[in-house]
Amino acid sequence: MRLSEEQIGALNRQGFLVLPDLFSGAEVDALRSRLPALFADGHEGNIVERESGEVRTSMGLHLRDEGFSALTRHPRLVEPALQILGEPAYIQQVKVNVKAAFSGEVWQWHYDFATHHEEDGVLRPLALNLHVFLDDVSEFNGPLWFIPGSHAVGAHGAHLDTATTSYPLWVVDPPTVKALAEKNGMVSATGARGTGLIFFDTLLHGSPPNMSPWDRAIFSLILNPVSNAATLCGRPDYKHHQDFSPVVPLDDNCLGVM
Ligand SMILES: O=C(O)CCC(=O)C(=O)O
Repeated sequence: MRLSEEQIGALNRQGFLVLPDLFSGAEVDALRSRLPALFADGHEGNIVERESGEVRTSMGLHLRDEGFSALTRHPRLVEPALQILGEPAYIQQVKVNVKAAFSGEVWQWHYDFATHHEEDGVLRPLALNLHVFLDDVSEFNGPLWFIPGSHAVGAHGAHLDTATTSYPLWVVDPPTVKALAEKNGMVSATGARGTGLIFFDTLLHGSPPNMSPWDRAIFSLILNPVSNAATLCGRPDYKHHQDFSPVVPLDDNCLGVM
């Protein structure tokens, strides 16, 4: 699958691109049905919310489950990523961010490169974050919020927040967010299950808590050029995989459902 010139232009302008109907309802159902067993398997890559103890994020999924292994190499994700990057890329991180009904907690304002650089020694902000919505994502159940065009600023100042949630994150301070949001506005990334999303490593984003009665699970795959691989290995493998071999896309029917 290839992106059009128009889609590439929008991605470059906004820092993100929404791809409605990227996966079918049947494909999403098949993937989603795998989650309860994964969340209950006691793997250290399951990180729970501070307050409720519900799974917040479940990591390293391509090494734990054959359905998510196939999704991680799916041509509808990998081919556009390789088109954008123009060079071979490795699987840096694979997870489902859960944000359970009533209890899913905030993701603070941040951009991914701050963590990739500070924790993993990644030198350039080239990694792409590729999402697939495993639930309908609405204004109510904790969608991602983006500041369009904020990727163009490059690296913002960031500091490590280990207090706000159970997941340590390099976050951006409120004055920086305010200045950028006043200039560029804000967008929430909503869509039906099966929607895809691509965004850049320096795009400022976060997401509010989920007070709604609806779960909001989103699959996230981060691909990083092999030429830009991590130079540090202080974090567990499920947070930044150390296998830097190039990802090869599978067939379009690799999930085994249409
Ligand atoms: O899932 C979310 O709401 C946000 C997750 C996020 O920002 C991230 O994984 O970097």
